[in-house]
Amino acid sequence: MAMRSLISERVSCRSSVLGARWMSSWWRNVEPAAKDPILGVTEAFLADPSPDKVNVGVGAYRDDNGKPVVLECVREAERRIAGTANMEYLPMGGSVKMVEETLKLAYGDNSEFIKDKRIAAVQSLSGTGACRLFADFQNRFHPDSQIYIPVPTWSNHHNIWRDAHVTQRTFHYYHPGTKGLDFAALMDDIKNAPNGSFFLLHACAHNPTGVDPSEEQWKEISYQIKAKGHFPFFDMAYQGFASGDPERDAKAIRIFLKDGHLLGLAQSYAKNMGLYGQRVGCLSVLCEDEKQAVAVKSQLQQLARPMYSNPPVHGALIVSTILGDAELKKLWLKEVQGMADRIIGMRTALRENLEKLGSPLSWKHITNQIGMFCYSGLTPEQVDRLTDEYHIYMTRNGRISMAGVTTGNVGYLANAIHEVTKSA
Ligand code: KET
Repeated sequence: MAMRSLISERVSCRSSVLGARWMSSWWRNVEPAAKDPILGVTEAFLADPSPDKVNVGVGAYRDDNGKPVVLECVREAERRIAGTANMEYLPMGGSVKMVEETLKLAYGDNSEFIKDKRIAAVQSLSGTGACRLFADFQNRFHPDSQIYIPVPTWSNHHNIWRDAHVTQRTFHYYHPGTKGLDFAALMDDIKNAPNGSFFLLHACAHNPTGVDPSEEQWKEISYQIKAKGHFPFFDMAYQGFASGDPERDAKAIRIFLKDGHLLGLAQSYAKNMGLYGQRVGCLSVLCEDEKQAVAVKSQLQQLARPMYSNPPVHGALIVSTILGDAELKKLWLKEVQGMADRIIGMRTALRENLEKLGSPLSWKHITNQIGMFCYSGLTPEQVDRLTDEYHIYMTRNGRISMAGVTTGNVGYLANAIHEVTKSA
């Protein structure tokens, strides 16, 4: 008996030494992850003690004093919600009311697709969550499919479809020479992709280039995508930021709907309602009929359940309170226009400042491009100099978030850009 317990003690002692060794090596092969090209810029900005520092990195709207903005319509909605709404779980698909209002913004108030219940839609964790949910859905039901992504694109698109295990291909979009759309190459890529491919399109205010197809070009893109039997997936993170009017910014979607596409769509309230941290958005998939939409929605919910169970309630309440009230919606539309106008004003100011400094380069593209960003053409080395010598923070692809430019910093920014580019 005693002998046996001695042996078992020794064995357990040996196994615990082995166990300890195992445990200490569990994370030994974990290397630090690469910094995120966008959110890493914010981290670096926050760590810089310089009083002159300027953050034109992340796409987040600031007022003319460089301060984050909470819209008046949001403040009012919060007042109305306070003390009245409960904090129960939402259904897996999120707030039905919020989703309904969100679909109207994209598909139109009187959309036949909404009436016919052909849209499978769920509340998502903002635009990122909508893209990711779709990518997972694509992988689950078309595991051998690929996604065609524009060059360039929002850097996180690549991470999203990579982590969803979907093979990525690219298509031409931006022409560095003209600083505009490379339309001919784009159309060729659509034609040359295998029939029935997935295409990721920015619905408006393309990030990072600020270059959108014209209405005529959208029609041709839609025609060709249909002819090839491709599936268009729209990421619409900036509805309202291109023209100042969310209805006008839905133009591309409406063209595709008119042409009879089935499509996928990611919507976000981060930018156009300033609800960045609330993480409220919507993923929708237009289906052939109601039965299919019910099935697709149930599968989207089943993807959500083991990931985050159900989406957060507060942001959804804010959105449904605003969009469900005619007066608050009107105020929202006015405030969206106001944000877009301030950005447009800053484009003019930045260009004028550079021209006044006698810059030998053309800066026309600053005012030609639309939305939140200016794809400046600055090289990674020039961006590094802006950061090192002037404490100006932006992504290394030369993207300037115009939403971070103010009357107070535009002169400083222009001067620094001039200094690093004048001998180029
Ligand atoms: N799509 C695009 C094209 C996009 O630019 C962003 C955010 C998102 C989706 C996601 O936004 P969300 O907050 O998940 O609704 N872009 C800015 C912030 C970021 O990188 O997360 C940016 O480009 O700075």
